[in-house]
Amino acid sequence: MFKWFRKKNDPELREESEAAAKNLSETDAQETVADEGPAEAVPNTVAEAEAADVPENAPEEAPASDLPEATAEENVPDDAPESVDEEAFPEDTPEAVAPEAIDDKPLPRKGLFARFKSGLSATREKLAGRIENLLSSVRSIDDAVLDELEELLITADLGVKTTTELLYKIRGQVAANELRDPEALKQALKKRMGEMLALPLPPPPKVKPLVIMVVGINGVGKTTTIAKLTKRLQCEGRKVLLAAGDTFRSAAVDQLTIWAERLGADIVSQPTGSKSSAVVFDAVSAAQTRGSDVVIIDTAGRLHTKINLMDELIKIKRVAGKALEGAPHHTILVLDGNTGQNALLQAQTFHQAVGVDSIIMTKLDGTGKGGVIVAIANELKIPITYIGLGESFDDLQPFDPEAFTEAILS
Ligand SMILES: Nc1nc2c(ncn2[C@@H]2O[C@H](COP(=O)(O)OP(=O)(O)OP(=O)(O)O)[C@@H](O)[C@H]2O)c(=O)[nH]1
Ligand SMILES: [Mg+2]
Repeated sequence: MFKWFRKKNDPELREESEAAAKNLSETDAQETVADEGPAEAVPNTVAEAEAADVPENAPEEAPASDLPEATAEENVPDDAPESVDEEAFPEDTPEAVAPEAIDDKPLPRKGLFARFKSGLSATREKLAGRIENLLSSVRSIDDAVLDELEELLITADLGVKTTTELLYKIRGQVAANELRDPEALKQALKKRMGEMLALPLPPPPKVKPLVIMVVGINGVGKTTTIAKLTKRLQCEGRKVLLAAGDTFRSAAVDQLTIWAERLGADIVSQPTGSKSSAVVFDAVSAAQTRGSDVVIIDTAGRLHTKINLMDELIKIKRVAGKALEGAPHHTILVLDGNTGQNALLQAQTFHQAVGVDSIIMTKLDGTGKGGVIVAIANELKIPITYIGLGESFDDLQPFDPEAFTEAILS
């Protein structure tokens, strides 16, 4: 899983990705449970915290100025937003399914490029297919062709800003007579897009336990992505503890508990309706006593209002930092690939509230809207570390800018 922390374009990276995919292919969740035994019992600290209702140094009562200096709050760029763009937070996202419904049988093994190509076929159709149609009828590139290309890219979810920036240099090259034929234009587009996507990756984590918080609106795939990441981490020999921080949606705790049992991972939870910050405090504390390598915090995707949701996430961050200085060390935003340009608005809102370190974009297998990844990378400069290309464990693939560009433009 920590491949994203490696320097980009590392030749070993692709080989490791293949090896990890093989590992995932060769074991399924049930086998892991059998091999590793049942999850450990929930620690006493949960009961203690329940009795106390909130942890000692209850964050609600502590003024911000009393917080330890190195709490994760330092990473929060701004206060919670006072208003949230409702458009970016559709209500009709799909209901979560029971873990049993997930098909964890792997796809046949293919190379990384082939895997990206098959998973991103709908986006390729929308981009490469339409670009091909446009360019097949022209012999040389002029302003009219570039204008049509611009419109095409904007409507393929790259948006106005990114499309304008993407074509800026290319327009100059055309004006200087450096780009004359359609093939040269396609190559220049690929190169420019690749440059936009190749963002520096977060530095390697050197803490134990590494605390990762996973955020995103309801139904985007947070919990199933957490299960997939857990599986990856376990394949790398890491001990994972899951924190059931979504205490709002009924069945959310059960969903994560079933995953934990199937994966043989530890879990700390409290009943629906409990304080999620108390769960997170207990989980981070328990991980330290149990020697866990990684804590992954699942969070709610919906509360009474969007403002409440952001406030809750800020509180969870603060409490995690009280349980372990500097935690959470990494915040992952999960976005649904079907959302198109709204994903950009969601990312801005979450980033403003809690600070997002990396993005995982799910469900790209069923949508032609994958072009939004380019807009997110270009406009927010937040790296995309994984993409979801299906519901199997090994369909969560480390993001590779080159394979992505090839897949959607060739
Ligand atoms: N096709 C496809 N489906 C996915 C992918 N990732 C997640 N899903 C599905 O998306 C649905 C919602 O997933 P959840 O993990 O429950 O979403 P969530 O964000 O935790 O939802 P809430 O807990 O309600 O906030 C499930 O049916 C998943 O199987 C993906 O990459 N491709
Ligand atoms: Mg969930």
